[in-house]
Formats: sequence, structure tokens, C-alpha cells
Amino acid sequence: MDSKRGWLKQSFGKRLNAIHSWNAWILLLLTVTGIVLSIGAIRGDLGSFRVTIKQLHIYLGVASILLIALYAPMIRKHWHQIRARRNQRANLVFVLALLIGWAGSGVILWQFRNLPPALNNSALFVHDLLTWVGVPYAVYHAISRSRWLKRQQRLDEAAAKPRPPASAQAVQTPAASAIAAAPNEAPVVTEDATERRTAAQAVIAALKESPITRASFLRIAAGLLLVIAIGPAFYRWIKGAFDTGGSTTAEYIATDGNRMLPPPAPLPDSAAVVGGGAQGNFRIYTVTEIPAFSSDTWKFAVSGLVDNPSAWNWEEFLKLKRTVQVSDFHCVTGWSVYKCTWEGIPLKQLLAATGVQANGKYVKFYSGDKVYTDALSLSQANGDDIMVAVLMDGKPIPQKLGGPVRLIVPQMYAYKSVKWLQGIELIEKEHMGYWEVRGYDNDAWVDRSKA
Ligand SMILES: Nc1nc2c(c(=O)[nH]1)N[C@H]1C(S)=C(S)[C@@H](COP(=O)(O)O)O[C@H]1N2
Ligand SMILES: [Mo]
Repeated sequence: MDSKRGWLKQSFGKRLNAIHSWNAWILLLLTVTGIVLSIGAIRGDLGSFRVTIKQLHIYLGVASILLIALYAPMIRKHWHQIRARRNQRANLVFVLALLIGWAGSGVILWQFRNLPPALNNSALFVHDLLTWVGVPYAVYHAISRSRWLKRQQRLDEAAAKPRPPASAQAVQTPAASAIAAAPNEAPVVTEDATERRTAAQAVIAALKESPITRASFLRIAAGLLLVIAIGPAFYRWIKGAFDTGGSTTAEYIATDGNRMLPPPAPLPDSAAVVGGGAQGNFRIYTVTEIPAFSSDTWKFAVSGLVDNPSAWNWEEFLKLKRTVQVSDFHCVTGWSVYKCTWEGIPLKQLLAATGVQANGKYVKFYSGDKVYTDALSLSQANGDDIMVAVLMDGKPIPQKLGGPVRLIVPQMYAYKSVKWLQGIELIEKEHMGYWEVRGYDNDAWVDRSKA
């Protein structure tokens, strides 16, 4: 209670200033941690630190919500105080909307395990969109309120001083005030010819002066620079968010980083894309460089505690019987892709063909990147929808999305869906996968009641 009384003892202005600067610092830290978390390319470098940064981001988010709560009782008085300043009011409304939007979507993402994936997916979109708009705005806000720009503004005002202002009206450019002043001022109606001449010249000189002051020019320049710097990335993001793939198999083969020939021929259901086409976008995640494969050297093996250890080259592998399924794909970071039409070999079928020995209790998956692994218990691995996938939506799986062959575990978070899958090993003891070792839950069921 003491600290609260201390807080309330301070003047209203002091409290507002304190909230403002705390908000600025927390936003800065949220931006940094948030951006770090969202860069797919550095996931591998972050390692277990990723989980810590995410936790930190959540704590900072909670702190930001507490700050809003602290501000809430002051809002009426503050709003009244700035009644004459429309810009400040607009800024306040905008900033509050941003903070509340970030907080709301952030809480959903924080509590993702107790909420449906579709809600997480929308929350992530909102969270990202607000970041794309809010962070550049905050940077602009910081520049346009900076001491440096304030000093430019004072210089502008000093330059405007010698001319008497027309009225007590708001800030006017020197030119505007001279023009506004001209009709009412004595020199224009004076009888003295030289004075009349000077007055007339002053009016013309004022008209020649740019209406844009230094400070406002710098502000516009800063805004433009920000738009130029952020615009293209924002455009790519928004395009990606609504893009639904759509190139042909021939285009894939021509442009893909893998050289897997011949391409797998899709089954009728796959060619017809019975799921209607994947809805949403995969964010390309990898903890290594994206590996490239060629059908000349690529191999796939099932080994360990099995009756018939087997290895296949590409041509042989393509002869294994495949089926088609439509399923959703959920990442633990909030995004989902719905209604993917996968074609591949059901894991269950592959395990039955190789024959699992009595002491084979866990199934371990190896990525061709030589770093990423994961595992399922044998009973989980025998689930009907777990697939060693070769095609998606009737086309070969692109290199970036784990092609030529990736695992699909639709009912678990996608860190179980090992990309560039090349090896399956039956083992006796539980194995902790790449992300599980770094803090992710080994129980990856999206629907928790399945655990
Ligand atoms: N080899 C490998 N497989 C992987 C990963 C990885 O980093 N490397 N990331 C996992 C995670 S966390 C997710 S969400 C999905 C992402 O699949 P995508 O990159 O095709 O969108 O792949 C999973 N499988
Ligand atoms: Mo993920």
C-alpha cells in the first residue's frame, strides 16, 4: 500500500511522464524480443534461448498490460487536459488501440494450449499486423518528439519571430503569418511611398517563402524514409499472408533446390486436390541451412529394432504404396495451415512392412539436415493419419517445406513433423527431439485430452 500512496502522491504530470517512459522502454524490449522470435532463419542459432526469450516477451507483455491498468484511472483527466491538442488526442487513441490489440492477441497466443488453433492463428495475424503498423509509428513518434526535432522547431520559430504574428492563433509558418498580417497592418495604408514599397516587398518575399518549415520538412522526410524502409517487407508479409501457393509441378521442378527425378506421379485424389487446396501459409522453419537433395544420392532407411531393416533409393521409394489424406497443420507458435492434401506412405504401413520387434518401443525420426530429430511412442506412431509425405496439394513437397519427403503428424504440433526425413529408427528408450531438449513439451498433442 505504501508504494501505492507514494505513486499517488506524485503530481498527475509526473505520473503521466513516468507511465509514458515506462511504456516506451517496455515497447522497445517487446519489439526486440518479438522480432527475434519471429525471424525463422535464426531459430537454430537461438537454441534453448528461444524458449527463454518467448517467456521474457510474455512477462514484458504482462508488464505492459499492468501499465495500461495503471493509466486507466487517469485517462479522463488526461483526455480533458489535451482537449485543445487534436494531434495528441489522435495519438492517444491510436496508441491505446495498439496496446489493447497487442495485449488481447498476446494473451491468446500466451494461452494457446487452452484455446482452439483457429483463434491462435487469427491472434497471430492481428499481433503481426499491429507490429507492422505500430512499431514504425512508434519510431516516427519518437523521432518527431525528439529533442533534436524540438530544437529544429525552435529554430523555425526564432526565424519567424521578427515578423509580428497576425493573431494569437496556433502555429503558423512565417509566410502565412506575414500574408495574414498584411491586409490589416498599418504600413500598407501609409502615405509614405518608401514604407509602402517595403511593405509590398515584404508581402511578396513572404509569398516566395516555402510554407514548409524545417521541422515539418524533417518530420515528413523521416516518415517517408520509414515507409521506404519498411514498405517492401510489409508488402511481402501481407502478400504472403493471403497467398495460397499455386505453381505447377513443372514450375516446381524447374525452380526447386532439390533435383529429384523423376517427380512423383500424384494419385487421382491428390491430382484433384480433394482438400480444395491448403488454406494459410507455412512459415519456413529450419534450425540449419536448408539442405538440398538429389535423386542420385538420396536414400531413405528404416532400421533399429525391426525384423527387416530396409533402405530405398528414390526410384525404389516411389514404388511404395501411397495414400491421400486431408489434414490441418499447426505450429506451436500460433500459425496453422488448413486442409492440406497430403500424399504419402502411412507410417503405420511402413512399420508393418519392416516388422517391429518386441523391444522396439519408440520411433525416432532423422532429418537429412543431420541435426533435427524427433520421436513418437510406438502407439502414437501407429496413428492412422501419421504420414511419410511426398506430395502436397498434388505437387512435390518443395525443398523449403521439407521436400522431397517429410513427416506429417497432423494432431500434434508441427515440431514433430520432421522435414527432410530420411531415417526412421526403432528404439527401446524414449528420445527427446531437437525442440524438446530445448524446452518444448514432449507431449505435443494439439488436443490436450489425447495425451
Ligand atoms: N528438419 C527440421 N524439421 C522441422 C523443423 C526444423 O527446424 N527442421 N521445424 C519444425 C517446426 S517447429 C515446424 S512448425 C514445422 C514447420 O514446417 P514448414 O517449415 O514446412 O512450415 O517443421 C518442423 N520440422
Ligand atoms: Mo513449430
